Amino acid sequence: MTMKRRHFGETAKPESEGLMRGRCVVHIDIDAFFAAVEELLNPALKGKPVIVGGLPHERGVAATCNYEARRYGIHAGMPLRQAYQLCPNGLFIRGNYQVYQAFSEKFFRILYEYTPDVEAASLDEAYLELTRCRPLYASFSEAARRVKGRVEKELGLKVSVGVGPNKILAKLATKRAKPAGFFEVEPGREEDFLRDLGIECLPGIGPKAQVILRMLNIHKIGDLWGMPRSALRSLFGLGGEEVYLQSRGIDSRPVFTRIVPKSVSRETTFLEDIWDRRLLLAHLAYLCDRLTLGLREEHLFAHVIEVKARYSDFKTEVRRCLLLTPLQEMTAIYRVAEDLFLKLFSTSRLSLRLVGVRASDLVRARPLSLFEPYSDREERLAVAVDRVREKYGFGSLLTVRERMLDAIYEFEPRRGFVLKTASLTR
Ligand code: TTP
Ligand code: MG
Repeated sequence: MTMKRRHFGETAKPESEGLMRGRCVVHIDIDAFFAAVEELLNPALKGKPVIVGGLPHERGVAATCNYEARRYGIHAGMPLRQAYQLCPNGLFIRGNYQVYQAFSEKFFRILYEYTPDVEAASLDEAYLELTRCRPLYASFSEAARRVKGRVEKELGLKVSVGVGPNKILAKLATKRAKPAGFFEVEPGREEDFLRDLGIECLPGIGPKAQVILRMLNIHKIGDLWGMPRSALRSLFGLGGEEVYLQSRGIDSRPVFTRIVPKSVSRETTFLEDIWDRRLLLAHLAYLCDRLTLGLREEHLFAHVIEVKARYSDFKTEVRRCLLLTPLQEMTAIYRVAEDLFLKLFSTSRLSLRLVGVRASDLVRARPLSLFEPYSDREERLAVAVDRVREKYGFGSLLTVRERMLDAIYEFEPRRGFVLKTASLTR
C-alpha cells in the first residue's frame, strides 16, 4: 500500500493520485453463524454435525448447519427431514434468535471501532469501507486482519474476511477465504482472481441463468468475458448488464450505512395445520407484536402491510394494503392485518399451515398529516410497553389474544412464545 517514490522525468501522473488511490472495502462474514454460536454455548457439540432450525421430524427447514454437517450435503434452506435422512447422527437444534442477535450486536460494535462506514448486509455479514480512514491505517490489509483477530477473540467465533477495491470483489474474496480465512484481491490482480471462479459465485447469476450459461459452455467467470454486452442483455435483460459488470469486477455501489431495509416480516409454520379462527388471529397478533418491535427498534414506519397465508395444500395467498399514513404501532398494524387476514380466510375451505405478516415501503420518520389531529398517545404507550419488556422480558406484557397461544407453545417470560421455527422466532 505504500506509495512508490517517483523520480523527476518520469511520466507525470495526476497530482491527486495520492488522494485518489482506490477504495478499500472489507467484507466480513461469520462462519456457520447460528451453529457456531450453539457450539460455543455447548462445547460438547464441537466436531459433530450440527443443524440449526428445528428437530429432525419437525416441519420447516435448516436455518444453517456447521461445516461438519455440510460434508453430508446439508445446507441452509433444506427441509429438516431431508437433512435427517442425509445425516441421522446429526445434532438438531431449534435455536434461539435472541441469543444470535446479541452476538450480532457485539459483532457490529467491534466493527464500528474501525470505521463509521459499516453496512450491515445481514446479522452476521458486513461491509466496511476503510477508504475515508486512510490516515488512520498504515496498511489496509493489516487493519482488515486486525478486525478479523478482534472479532474472533471477543466473540469466540471464526470469521472469514475478504478485501478488495469494491463490494463485489471483497465479497468474492470472502467466499474464497471461507472458512476462517483471509483473502485480499490486490490492485492489478483482479483479472487473475476472477478468471477461474465459477459463474455461480456471481450474485447476478441465479440457478436459471446458470443452466442457460452452462448450455453455452460457460462455466467460469473468465468464460463470460467473451460474451458481448448485447448478448448478455438479450439473454437476461437488465440483469445481463449487471452480470457484464460483475464478471469484470466493476462495482461502484457505495457502502450504505444504516440503510432503510426493504421490508420487515415475521411468519411461522404451525406445529399442526390450524382451522380455528381465533387461534389463527392469536398467531397473527403475536407476529404483529414481534414485527412492530422490529419496526420501533429501527425507527421505521410502514406504508404497506401484507398478510400471507399458506393452506394445507401448500397454496399460498397474499393480501396487501397501502396506507397513506405510515404505521408503526402494534394495535394499528394488527387492525389492518386482521382485516386482510379475514378477507383471505373467509373464502378458504382448508386449514392453514403458515401465517405471516410483512411491513414494506418503509420510511424512517412519520410525516405529519395535515388532515388528522396529531396524537402521540399510541407512541407513548408503545414506549412504555418497550420499557417494561426491556426490564422483565418480551413475554411480560402480552394481550389476552396473544396469550391464547399458551395452549400450544412453551412460554418463557423473557422470550415469549417458542414458536415452531424457534431459531427464526424474532
Ligand atoms: P450465512 O452467513 O449465509 O450462513 P452461515 O453463517 O451459517 O454460514 P457461512 O457464512 O459460513 O456460509 O447466514 C448467517 C445466518 O443467517 C445463518 O447462520 C443462519 C441464518 N440464515 C437463515 O436463517 N436462513 C437462511 O436461509 C440462511 C442462508 C441463513
Ligand atoms: Mg455467515
